[in-house]
Amino acid sequence: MRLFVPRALFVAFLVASASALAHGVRPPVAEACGSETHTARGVVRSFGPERKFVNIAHEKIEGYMMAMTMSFEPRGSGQLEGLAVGDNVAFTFTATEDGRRLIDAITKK
Ligand SMILES: [Cu+2]
Repeated sequence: MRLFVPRALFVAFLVASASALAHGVRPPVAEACGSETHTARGVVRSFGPERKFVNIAHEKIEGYMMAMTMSFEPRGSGQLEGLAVGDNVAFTFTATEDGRRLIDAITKK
């Protein structure tokens, strides 16, 4: 019985994460041709002024790039709230034709 609650919470967390990731991966219908959406994992390294961007040391992103540290832009204000330097995160982002990397969804792991 002692393990029931944490395990249930963990399962709920996995389901929520999977659904968030699946949502982010769905090709955005209204998006211009040429943009690509990717999923990634990494560690928050720093934030830009007013959290206009976040530098993340990301793992290898299949079909996109090797592991490295780079910046990502939140789509909306408040999207990076609750995150701190050192947090492990899973996120989806859209790489636009003009070279921006917009975060669609980001969750702490
Ligand atoms: Cu990179």
